[in-house]
Amino acid sequence: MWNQLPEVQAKVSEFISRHSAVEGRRVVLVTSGGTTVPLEANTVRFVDNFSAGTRGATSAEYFLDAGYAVIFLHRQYSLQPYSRHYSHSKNCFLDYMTTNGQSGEAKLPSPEQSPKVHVDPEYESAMIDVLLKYRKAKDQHLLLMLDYTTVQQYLLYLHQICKIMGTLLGRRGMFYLAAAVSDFFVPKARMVEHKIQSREGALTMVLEQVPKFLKPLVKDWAPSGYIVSFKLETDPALLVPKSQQSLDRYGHQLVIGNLLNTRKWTVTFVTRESHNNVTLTPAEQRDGVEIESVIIPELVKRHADWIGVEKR
Ligand code: 9Z3
Repeated sequence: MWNQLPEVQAKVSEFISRHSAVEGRRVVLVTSGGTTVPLEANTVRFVDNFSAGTRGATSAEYFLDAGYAVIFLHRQYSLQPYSRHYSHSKNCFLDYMTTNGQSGEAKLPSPEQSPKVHVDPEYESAMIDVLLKYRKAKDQHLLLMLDYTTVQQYLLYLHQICKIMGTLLGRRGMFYLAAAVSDFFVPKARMVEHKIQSREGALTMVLEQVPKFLKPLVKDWAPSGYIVSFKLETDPALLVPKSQQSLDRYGHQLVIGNLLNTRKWTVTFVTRESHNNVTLTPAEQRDGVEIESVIIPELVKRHADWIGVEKR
């Protein structure tokens, strides 16, 4: 973890320097996926959570559409922008291909016929859209992907990225913290080195609270950035009060509240002044509209207002 830090710092510095030199270019850090909590130093077992990284990967695409450069800090092997359309779908990626250039394979060619691989025409038009956007992001160096696994690694990288963005970008930087961060962890000093043995029967472990990183992020690491955190709850009654509590405690700009079971079609924007729901209609849900296509344009506007305040 520590030995990868210089490489991460170098990549982030290069990326931010490149984009801060472009007039008007805004940069967003999108965090995504779930952090793990190792129980042993030589880790056999760890505590994990449900997040697949859908929110983060989808949001990153809409930020790129809006002209942002994106640092995508994601859990290793979780969903990624663009490849998400094919990687974790019910289809195997090979189902998108044919050897005869037509949908379905009536007759399989033999290897001696030197068959070629084609995209199945059924999927071609959707795939070309994704491919062109992916190529543009790559060719124009608009997307920097960094991965983490443990909560410790996540916090270490988050700290470094925020400091570099905070120093070089000021108000042009946005922080979109969608990763599902564990509240509890096993500190190194109390972690056993080897695999926990079962011979002692039931296992009792005490997990410590993960340090509250939003406070230093807002106060010290990136004080001029536009900071959006997510609040996940399962009890609807807690969503707005807990989001407001977070704003009161840390003083950042926006909390987006979401409930585990409805997060794909409804979220609540909470500021110190107000809270309002953003909800997809049943027809939009049926048509496969992604709620991030509504969230991101709204944030782009709010970020522009935030930058405008500085100029006035
Ligand atoms: C979220 O609430 C995200 O929207 C989800 C996305 C994890 C629900 P999926 O990956 O799910 O699309 O399946 N993130 C939770 C953010 C969180 O852990 N917040 C912490 C806090 O409020 C740290 S900022 O204390």
